[in-house]
Formats: sequence, structure tokens, C-alpha cells
Amino acid sequence: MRRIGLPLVSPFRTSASGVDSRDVLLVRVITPEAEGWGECAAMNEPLYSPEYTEGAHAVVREHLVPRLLQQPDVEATEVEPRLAPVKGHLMAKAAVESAVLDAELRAAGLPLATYLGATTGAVAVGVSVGLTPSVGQLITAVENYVAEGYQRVKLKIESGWDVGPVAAVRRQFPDLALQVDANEAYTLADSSHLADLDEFNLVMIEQPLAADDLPAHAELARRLRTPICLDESITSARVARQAIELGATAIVNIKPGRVGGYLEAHRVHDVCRESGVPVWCGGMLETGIGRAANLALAALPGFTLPGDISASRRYFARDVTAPFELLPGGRLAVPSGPGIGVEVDEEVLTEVTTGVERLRPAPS
Ligand code: NPQ
Ligand code: MG
Repeated sequence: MRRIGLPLVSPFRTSASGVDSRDVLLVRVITPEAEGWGECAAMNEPLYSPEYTEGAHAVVREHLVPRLLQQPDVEATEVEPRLAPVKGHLMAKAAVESAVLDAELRAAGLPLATYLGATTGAVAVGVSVGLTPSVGQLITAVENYVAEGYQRVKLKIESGWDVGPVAAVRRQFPDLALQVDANEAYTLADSSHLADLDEFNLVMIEQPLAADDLPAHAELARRLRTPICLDESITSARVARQAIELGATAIVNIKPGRVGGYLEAHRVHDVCRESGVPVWCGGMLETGIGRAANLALAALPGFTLPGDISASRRYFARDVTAPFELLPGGRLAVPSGPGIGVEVDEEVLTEVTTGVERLRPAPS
């Protein structure tokens, strides 16, 4: 278990959080055949979901890794069942499962994209802008990202910062693929106000209401023209199916950490695809380790909308892997090497490391 600290190129603010650096938990699995890396998506404070870096670190150390080390000859598909007795902590579980999966695939010489069933070698990506101190600064931020080549821009909204900023950006960019993310900031009482967003031809409104209120989202969907997309609500393939059947969501934001790993993320993709629900890959300001794995997932056929994977430079001046750079047309190349297909730069890793712990199987 390794903790690293990466400064952000600019603070990232949402209705609940404002961060200017990432405190990230990485999990490294060392086996006789290969090593694997997993990244925990949790924020350093429990402001997006109940998980947070320090808590995930404790759960990995005290409750997850010991369960695997009892019988360390474990395959990636066995990790979830072995960890099932532990309730919740899906981002912590995802980091462990991803590291085992990466080691397994590297040993087999198999790219994660191939293993998951990717059907493309490059994926369209968008950018999430975050809250800004003024509308002017929002317009400038959007201008810069559009100039960099992003085909889709996502704005954070909250009560008091929604119709005005969206109208200003739409006026400046009449043809831009534009969407908004409320991170649960509204209630059904805000329905008519949220309906004022319908005139801006948004691709979607993401997680407008509380994560645990699917019926309210179904009711809101009946009152809005803009499609609803769920993020925080979708914690498994089963919940995705329930949300779709309830009419609570027309689009799904898939985040491997939020659903417990890439294997469950694949199952969410399959459920949505069977129901004709488009999906896209959400972002948690990952390092190149999580970014590489997310690109493999985003290369599946059901990922028909640009994700929040963004180029490395959108978040980090220096990363623990080589930077992912935007290709023409606002796309990122899907790593083609074994496993997650990137190498961790040990020199940078050492510089940004704030703590390292190693757990070993009990001597047999
Ligand atoms: C979302 N991500 O889609 C999340 C919100 C979010 C890109 O909007 C540190 C780590 C800070 C993860 C702030 C984007 C974060 C974070 C916001 C995720 O809802
Ligand atoms: Mg979101």
C-alpha cells in the first residue's frame, strides 16, 4: 500500500468539495510472475461518497488484504467473493481487485482492453470544468478546453449557480456538446427550476437528486426534457438495472471504483447495453494508473458518450506514468500493453510517496 500526493494544476471545486491536490492510495500486488497496480478512486474527504483515502487505506490494510493473504494464490475473479464478507468499501475493494487483475493480465501478456472486450483503439473524452469564482472565469476555462480539442464540456451546477452560467456558456458555444453535474445538490422541489435548463439542449443532467432516491429521479425524469444520468446512485449492476426499470435514468456514468472494480463495471455496461442505455466513463481525478485502466473500460461498445477521462495535463503537471495526451478529435489512445498497459515511473513515484507499507502472507 502506497500513499502519494500529487498537486493539481488548478483547484477542482464542486458543490461539496474543493481540492488543490490528490492524496491517493495505490495498491501494488507482487507475484512471482508479475506485479500489478490498482488505484483507489476515493477523495481525501468523504464528500463525494462515504469513502475517503485514509479510511480506504485502513480497510485495505486491516480487512481486505489479510483475507486474500490467507490463500494468496488468488485470481482476479475470486477477489470479489473473497472480500464479500466485508460490507461496502467498494472503492477500496476496487483498488485491490484492479491490482490483482493487472498482475494476472501482465503475467498472461493480455491487455486489459482485450480482456474486457474493447472494440476501439481510441476513445472520445470530455472535460469536467468544476465551479469557478465567476461566469467570466468559467467562459475562459471552457474556451481553453475547447481550444485544446475537447469535444464535450461538463459544468458543475448547484443552487444559485446553474441557469446563469449554463446560459452564458451556451451563448458563447452554441454547438458545443454540453452537460451538467449537480452531485446531488437539488430536490424534487427544484423541478421547475431545473426545467429551465431544458432550453439549453444539454446532453444530460448528472445526479440532480440524492444518490439513494431512485423514485424521485423517476419523477423528475417525467418533468424534464433533458435526459437524467446517474453517477453516485449506481453502486452495482443490480442497482443499474433497478434504476433503468424505474425510469430513474436514461444514461449511466460508470466509475469502476464506485461499483467495486472493473469486473462489476463490465457487468454494469452489459446491463445498460441490453436496455439500450448509453454509458460513459466517469472520472475521479485519477493518476495515470487509474486513467489507463479507465481507457480500457471506455473502449467497450456501450461507451458511446465521451467520458471524464481527460488528458493527464488537465489535472497533473507531472504524473506517476507517462502523460496521456489528447489526440485530434478530442480522443485518447487506449493502452495496448499487457495489463493496464502503462509503466509506473519509479523515480517520480519515490518523489511523490508519502507512505509505504508492505503486507506478506503469514509464513506457511
Ligand atoms: C463526478 N468527478 O463526476 C466527480 C466529482 C469529483 C470529474 O466531476 C477528488 C477526487 C476530487 C475525485 C471532486 C468529476 C473530486 C473527485 C469531484 C470527484 O461527480
Ligand atoms: Mg458526477
